[in-house]
Amino acid sequence: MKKVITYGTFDLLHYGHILLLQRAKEFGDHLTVALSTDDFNSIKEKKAYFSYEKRKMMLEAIKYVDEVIPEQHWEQKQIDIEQLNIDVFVMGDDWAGKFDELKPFCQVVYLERTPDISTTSIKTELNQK
Ligand code: C2G
Repeated sequence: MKKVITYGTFDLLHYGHILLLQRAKEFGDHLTVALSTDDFNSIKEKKAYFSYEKRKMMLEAIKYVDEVIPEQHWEQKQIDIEQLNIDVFVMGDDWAGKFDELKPFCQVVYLERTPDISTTSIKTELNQK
């Protein structure tokens, strides 16, 4: 079984997230999402609208997602990759190059971000209505 992993907050789930998950899954047979906890979001200086539990439930409802685990700190990726026997690490290309230190442990793939959609833009546009 070829295992893929990706990391993120996935707040206000939108089609950019779904397209990332769909493409990530194409690299293997099993996709794990390491979902940023509310505490880790604070470290990332992000405030999610939905709690970890609600974001986790929504991700688990997506057919491309096989498993959701907590992302609690920046340094857990190598441990996750080794402990979960991950073959492919996938992120959107806003992170291009940022996780190349993982290359000795697995394939590292940066996928093009879906243009013109972001959680921030959704919040901004809703505030203007
Ligand atoms: N994404 C995308 N297209 C968009 C928006 C997001 O492809 N229009 C991708 C991002 O590149 C990322 C994933 O969807 O790979 C999740 O996005 P975020 O929740 O914003 O993730 P982020 O806060 O960048 O967390 O340790 C890594 C961090 O946890 C990444």
